[in-house]
Amino acid sequence: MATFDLTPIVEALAEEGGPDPRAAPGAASCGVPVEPLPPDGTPITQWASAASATSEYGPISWAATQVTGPPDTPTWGDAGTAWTPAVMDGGIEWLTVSLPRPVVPTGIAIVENLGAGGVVALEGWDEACSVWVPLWEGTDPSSGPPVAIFRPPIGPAGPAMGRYRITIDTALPDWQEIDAVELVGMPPG
Ligand SMILES: [Ca+2]
Repeated sequence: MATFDLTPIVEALAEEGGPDPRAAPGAASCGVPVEPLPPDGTPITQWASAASATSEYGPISWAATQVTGPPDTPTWGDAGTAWTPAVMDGGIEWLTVSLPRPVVPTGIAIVENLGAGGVVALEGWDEACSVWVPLWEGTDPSSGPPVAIFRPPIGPAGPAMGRYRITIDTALPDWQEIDAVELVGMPPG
């Protein structure tokens, strides 16, 4: 087990309460963002438990699975404990993460440890409709060192979803590496 001091990362994540999960009710619709139903309960926070990507620099170190669990990359810079694409400037890459428990997402924290700023879109998988639902699209302003934690605002995001796809533009300078992904959301029903 690593013995790195991850206190700054953990504290930075704890400060994030996420957007107000309460929102007006709305009708469900396939592939179109909708307002989630008013939550009845407490938001839960989960680290990604599984991950895959369009490419990865290595089969173990730098693989997509390095995104799962809490942050474990102790310092800014290249690290095999983070996902890294196979090619430095390969264009658009997708990183897909799964949660132990589906939620109506209200917040996400993407922990970047090198080449921060490459995230350009976020989608959630609507299992019932078998479509990716757009949750956010824009510019990632995060930068480091010492650590970059990008929290794109998630818009209307019903229903509960257990898979999320992060689109990364690797054309930015340096390698785009992601250490961990945390989801905040309301459990269904
Ligand atoms: Ca990691």
